[in-house]
Amino acid sequence: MELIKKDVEDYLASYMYEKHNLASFNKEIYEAMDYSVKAGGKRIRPLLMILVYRLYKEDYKDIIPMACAIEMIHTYSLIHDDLPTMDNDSLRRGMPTNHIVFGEAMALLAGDALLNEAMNIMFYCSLSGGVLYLEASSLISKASGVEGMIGGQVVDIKSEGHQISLEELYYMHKKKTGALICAAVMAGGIIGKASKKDLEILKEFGEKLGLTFQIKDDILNVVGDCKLLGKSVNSDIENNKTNFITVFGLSKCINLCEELTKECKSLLLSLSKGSSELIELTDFLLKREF
Ligand code: GRG
Repeated sequence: MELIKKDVEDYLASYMYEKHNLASFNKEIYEAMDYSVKAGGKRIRPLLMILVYRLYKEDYKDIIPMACAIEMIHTYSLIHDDLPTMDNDSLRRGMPTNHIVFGEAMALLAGDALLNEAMNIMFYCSLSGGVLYLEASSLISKASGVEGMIGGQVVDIKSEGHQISLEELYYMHKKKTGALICAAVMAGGIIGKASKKDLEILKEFGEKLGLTFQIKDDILNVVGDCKLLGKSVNSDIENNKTNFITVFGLSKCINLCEELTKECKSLLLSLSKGSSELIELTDFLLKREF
């Protein structure tokens, strides 16, 4: 998995390097984009896409650009999420947030530009790779949009300062975090030509994994170590936001995460192909401290 992560990071670095080299008066935007892309992070979404693809195809080099496109979309969402007008955070991935370094206007543009570059990559892959890439791109685009990540963020913003219903909480988690994670899983399966039955299982796996991921994020927001996480903690309490901990309490959330992880692993075992790496990644997401 470390090798896959390195391949992803190399592609991202060389993509930004080439663009920066060709740029003229717009060089600064590439510096701002590169700053957040290079800042690290777990690279969960590209890893998931590639590991699922590898269930069906041996050589994963072909989908590295698609995997990087989803990481660019994720990074854009983090840059925007940290802006003063949203969560107003000054620490991300253990470094000062994009707007602290480049200013608010440039951070806003860097986020927009990362989304745009991700779309360029997906268009390019669809033109050269064909209909399966197009199908995966459309899924990723939808998952990032109003019916996905942005829709979830809308509920998140509106929830500040008051309690929301359990139904709204599930919607928020499913869309804000789950949609892109599920799209990464599904894209790997679609491009890898998984069977219809496997795609159904992968969808359920992606949705459950996305929910587990966000509940774990809520847990870490309360009990996590700021230094390990590389971002601020207790922000949900400070902003008076409803999350899984405020509704169910810490110990029930820990149990819920363990239960969901078991369900994720048994879904993986019911696929036509087995992957010890996907099981390992699922376990890592449960035990993670960052
Ligand atoms: C369109 C103006 C505008 C803003 C959009 C959509 C959006 C802003 C923000 C929502 C995305 C968001 C921040 C969701 C939270 C998901 C989450 C748990 C992020 C942390 O993901 P990790 O742990 O981060 O994978 P690393 O740093 O490891 O990549």
